[in-house]
Amino acid sequence: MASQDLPSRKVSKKAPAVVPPVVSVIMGSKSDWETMKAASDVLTEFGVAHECRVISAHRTPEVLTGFATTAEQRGIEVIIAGAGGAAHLAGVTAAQTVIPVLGVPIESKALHGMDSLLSIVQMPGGIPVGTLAIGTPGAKNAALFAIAIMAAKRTRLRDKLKAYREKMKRKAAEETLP
Ligand code: RP5
Repeated sequence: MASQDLPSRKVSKKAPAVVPPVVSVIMGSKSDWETMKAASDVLTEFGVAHECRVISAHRTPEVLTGFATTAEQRGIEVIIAGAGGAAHLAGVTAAQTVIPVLGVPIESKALHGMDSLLSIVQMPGGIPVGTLAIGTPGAKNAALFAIAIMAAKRTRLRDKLKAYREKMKRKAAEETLP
């Protein structure tokens, strides 16, 4: 078909706009995804652009350094790091960026996440990691905490967070016992 025969209606060839992530959800292993998916789900529910990646402090230390040292220039505002066992991912990440890092202790088989919890929470003074609960509740709360941090300067996000709390309040108030 000659170009003059083309219909006058313009067909946009542009790919759909990709929103750059503002939150990074990282985890030490694919096996952590079962837990960390809860953080991603909450961020999706709130419409927060985020990325999820497996990065290990001990298996891929160079990748972690690359990630942590470039996160700021990529526009990342909060990092959520889930790891289990001798869980150094959150601390090593926090050591290499001033972006707030929230740690999620994964429930390990051997010690049920107590090892992960203590590894993440017991940061020596100077490099903070905000540590959440062990397992899925921690992953969920890490996302809500990230949202609360970002909501400080985003009115619509703050309103969504208030509506989320209201919904929880109504549900609890309407609870009936068998
Ligand atoms: C940590 O080791 C990960 O965060 C994971 O929780 C744990 C076990 O990893 P896999 O052996 O399941 O890969 O680095």
